[in-house]
Amino acid sequence: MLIRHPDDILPSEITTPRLYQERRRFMSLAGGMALAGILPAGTAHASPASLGPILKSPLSTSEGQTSFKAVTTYNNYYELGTDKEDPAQNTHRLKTSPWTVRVEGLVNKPRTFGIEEILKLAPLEERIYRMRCVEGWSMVIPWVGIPLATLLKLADPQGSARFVEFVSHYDKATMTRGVLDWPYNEALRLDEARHPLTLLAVGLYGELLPIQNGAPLRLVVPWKYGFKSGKSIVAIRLTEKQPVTAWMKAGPSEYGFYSNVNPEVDHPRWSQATERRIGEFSKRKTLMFNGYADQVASLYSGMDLRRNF
Ligand SMILES: Nc1nc2c(c(=O)[nH]1)N[C@H]1C(S)=C(S)[C@@H](COP(=O)(O)O)O[C@H]1N2
Ligand SMILES: [Mo]
Repeated sequence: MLIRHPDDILPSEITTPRLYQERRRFMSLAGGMALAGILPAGTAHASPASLGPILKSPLSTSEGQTSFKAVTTYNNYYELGTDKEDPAQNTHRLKTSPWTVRVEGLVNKPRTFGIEEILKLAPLEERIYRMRCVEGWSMVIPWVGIPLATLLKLADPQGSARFVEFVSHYDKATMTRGVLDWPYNEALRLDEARHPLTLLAVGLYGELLPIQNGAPLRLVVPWKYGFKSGKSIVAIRLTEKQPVTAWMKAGPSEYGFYSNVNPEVDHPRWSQATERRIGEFSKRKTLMFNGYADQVASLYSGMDLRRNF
């Protein structure tokens, strides 16, 4: 994201939602048949573990969804490689089971959660969100997750807590070295973190998160550029001081703390006024706060969004 502009996904690569449904149906069928002893057991492993009942959220957009194929093969996950196609090909470099997340720092109830516990903290919701990468492309993704606010409430933040930092898993033996000061970390103001739109995602398209999308647990903050949504999170830390994030360290003039999607504030090396929705030919106008202004603009009232980019 530091250097490259997006390559576009060829229309021929796009799976239609219909085909996708068929594929899912086939896989759950194959899984069931293997359990019943009709197919050899190995076949069942092709079936991703399912997430059970998922509520539909009123916070979802009704815009057309980006294909499952594009969502899972055109990724930014630098620990698994810096080309868009790399993460999907390097999933063996990350083991997601067992997995724990520490909630720590300025909280009255610090706690380490197993990923299975997080799946049970609240009913899972589907949130279909627009996502806008700082490089100029966008997608519409049906995430599955729970509000981050639910987890924060359990930890009981102390009065002095003002920021929430998210630390991603890093293993230098198997993951990219250089590029950024690892581990990847991101952060939000506490009120942004508690906002109902802020999601802890555990799945997409009704299934467990693919590794390239940040398994087993990632943040999703739809009104900010994609890099604020850290993947494969191992620690959530409440702090008083504003954390310095990996991208701020790498390029302080290019990546600010807020990184709210803003068509009026250019990246120093390119305009942010338009975007390419993956799977579409013509460009779209980028919307203030990625189209979520009604819900989030009040978080920034009185702030100069050019200075606080
Ligand atoms: N740990 C980690 N999280 C990350 C990144 C990364 O390189 N490492 N890339 C970010 C960027 S720039 C974007 S646009 C989104 C992409 O998410 P997706 O591949 O699921 O669409 O993940 C974000 N989270
Ligand atoms: Mo991004």
